[in-house]
Amino acid sequence: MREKGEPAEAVLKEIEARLSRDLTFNSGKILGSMCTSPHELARQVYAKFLEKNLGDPGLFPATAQLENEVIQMLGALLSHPQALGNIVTGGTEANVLAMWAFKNSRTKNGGEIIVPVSAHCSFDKAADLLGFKIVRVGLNSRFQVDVEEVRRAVSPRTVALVGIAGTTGLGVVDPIPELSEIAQENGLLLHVDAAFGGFVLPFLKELGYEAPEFDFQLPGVCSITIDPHKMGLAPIPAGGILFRDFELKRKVTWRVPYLAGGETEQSTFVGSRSGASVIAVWALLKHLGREGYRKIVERCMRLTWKLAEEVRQIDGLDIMTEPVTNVIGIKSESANIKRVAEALRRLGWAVALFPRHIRIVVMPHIREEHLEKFLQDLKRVIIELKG
Ligand code: 0PR
Repeated sequence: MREKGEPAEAVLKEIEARLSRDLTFNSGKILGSMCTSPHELARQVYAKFLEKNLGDPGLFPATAQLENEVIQMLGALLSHPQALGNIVTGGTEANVLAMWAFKNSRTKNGGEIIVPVSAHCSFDKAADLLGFKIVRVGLNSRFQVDVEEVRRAVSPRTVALVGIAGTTGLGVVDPIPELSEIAQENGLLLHVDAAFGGFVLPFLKELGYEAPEFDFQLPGVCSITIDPHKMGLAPIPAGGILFRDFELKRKVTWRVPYLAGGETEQSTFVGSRSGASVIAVWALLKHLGREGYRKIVERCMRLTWKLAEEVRQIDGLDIMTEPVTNVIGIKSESANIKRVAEALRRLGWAVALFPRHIRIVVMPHIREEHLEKFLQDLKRVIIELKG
């Protein structure tokens, strides 16, 4: 920092110039992200309420009330309007909070959690923080967790199971009904990570797609992660953690007596936290309604299937598995997939690279013409890499 400041206008100009190197969602070039360009209403609302701090809810009781309503609306979306929880910084914090509540409710010295190999790295962070040992379980031919392997992995040290509804790599859904049964039979806790799928799966049935069960309707499900800043179109940071009942949430609740707004409780990892995020999510749920989100999911799913069919036609390429949500994994017999991703990046496309595939997430910012251009480039890249 210099001694003398610069005029705001000069600073803004420098920022514009410096940040022009960043990719933008509107360009249609970001194909591998699970985030998107925030909805216009959410942008307005977010910018307007930047001073709201839900770490001190006594100062902002009306904002805190909106958070309760958001949790109730998300609970209803997940078949349990009485669910309790918070809007948090993202799926990572949500998953850590679930594991933290599980730890405090069952054990003081760790134990084991059974986690699919397809799980997001936030479970590794949680296990490291909380002293859990992760027991990793493999996948079946549809890249869902292998239920028989889960059964065999259960031991007297097991505390909890994790299932994923919309996996990071391929967007598929683990057999949550079976996991729910295993959890109940063995007295285990079950967390469902629907960070991505939470805003997609509830609409699939009405749209005529296969719609796997994953939510609180299944009696073994104790907690669910659902992120507004992914398919909910909300600005970052906005993740969601929902607990089935008060007993679990209580395990991650701390009294904070000395705040300006008066004594309160905090049930999040962070203290000071964005009220603007919460108000933006509230605005979107009110404005879009189920119908609005269903239309968004409809478009994303239609483009997903179209892309999947087109990729299958390309010589040397195939999809990893049929899409369940708006995620496609592309693999190649003829070309090294890392080289494919690098060549695409040189042409401006940002896809996500996994060990055996590239991931395309057909988010709301992606339009048909973007995918047409992408397919042209993809075909070119495959031919070049073959030759
Ligand atoms: N659970 C699942 C199933 C996820 O896929 C992710 C992140 C998380 C939890 C953690 O969410 P937060 O990142 O909100 O803490 N999935 C994305 C991924 O790894 C995150 C992401 C988003 C990555 C945008 C890149 C990107 O551009 O792909």
